[in-house]
Amino acid sequence: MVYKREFIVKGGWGGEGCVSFRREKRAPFGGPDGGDGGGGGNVVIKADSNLVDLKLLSRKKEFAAEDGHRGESSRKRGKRGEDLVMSVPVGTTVFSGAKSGQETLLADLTASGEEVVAAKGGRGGLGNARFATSVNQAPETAGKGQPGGKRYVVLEVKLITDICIIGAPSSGKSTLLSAISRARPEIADYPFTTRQPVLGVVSDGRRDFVVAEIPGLVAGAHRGKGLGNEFLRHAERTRLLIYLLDGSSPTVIDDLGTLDKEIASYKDLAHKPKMVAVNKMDLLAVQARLPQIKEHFTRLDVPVFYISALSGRGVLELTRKAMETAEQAGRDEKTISQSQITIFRPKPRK
Ligand SMILES: Nc1nc2c(ncn2[C@@H]2O[C@H](COP(=O)(O)OP(=O)(O)OP(=O)(O)O)[C@@H](O)[C@H]2O)c(=O)[nH]1
Ligand SMILES: [Mg+2]
Repeated sequence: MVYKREFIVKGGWGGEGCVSFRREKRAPFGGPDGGDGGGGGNVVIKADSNLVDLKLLSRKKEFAAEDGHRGESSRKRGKRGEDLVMSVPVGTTVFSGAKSGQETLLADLTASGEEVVAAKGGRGGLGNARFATSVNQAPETAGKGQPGGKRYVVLEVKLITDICIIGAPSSGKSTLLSAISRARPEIADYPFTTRQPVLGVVSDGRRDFVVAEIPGLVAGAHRGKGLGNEFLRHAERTRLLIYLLDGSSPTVIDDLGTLDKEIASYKDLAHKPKMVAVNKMDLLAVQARLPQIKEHFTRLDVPVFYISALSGRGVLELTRKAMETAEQAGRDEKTISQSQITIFRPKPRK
């Protein structure tokens, strides 16, 4: 799981211009006809919704696009160098900067297919055909290609999701995600089966919502227990948190407190909209304890659902409410961000 990478990107060199003269049977001393060199390729960073981390990018320290090709005779321009396209997850921020940490934001790739040119290819040199003048009708000179741009970039991934399912190991997060989306994470009865976030998509018929399963959180995750809490970075840009509790846990009521403590200790997650789902209601032992569980949970001021991710009971209601809440949270975000925009209009000159 690689969520941060730093490296150098380099645009390709422009190709050299060509020195050439027309030599034909009927025109033995034809004019200069050397074509321009092709431009160097760009290094492009592009968001791909199928990815969740940066491990596809190899461990290289430097990524360079292809150089442009030399110009050719008959004024033929050299082939442009191929772009080097680096695929990254949606939610990758691209910083440009010195190694010292003085970084400036180049792009925040928030939608699949969005891209940014991180390093431009150099221009190709001019062929000698371009240097012909009335005084010098047979120039022997051609331009050299320019070097491509070079930049130090830092990539950081914070996935963009609508809904994050958070819970203790084995609470049923993968089972729930499989029940509501086409995602097929591994499901098993040992803890930490899921070791990196998994994304799925649910739809209410009008729009799609991206749902993420975040690897299991245990008490002390913020101090590095279990898999730690670094995955919560992916909950920073979600609109709704679903706390999934294992109804068969003897400490189900305390489990909620444990989760909430971990969430509260991580940056701004405390203020996110939340929902609670008590899972595994198909088990008789859980049903027997339901009145006791309910008695406690009805006092909470967040919506609580009693579900079985396995049998599907209550899952539809939970999903519906989650999509509704995420959509509302999205609308609220927009009104906040719009109201913060100040528009400066230049005053007309007198
Ligand atoms: N009876 C019952 N078992 C369930 C239910 N949901 C999940 N399980 C079981 O609980 C175990 C753990 O399920 P997972 O979906 O892998 O749980 P998880 O929260 O993704 O676990 P990690 O990825 O390890 O954190 C599996 O054996 C599931 O079959 C449910 O609603 N009822
Ligand atoms: Mg899982």
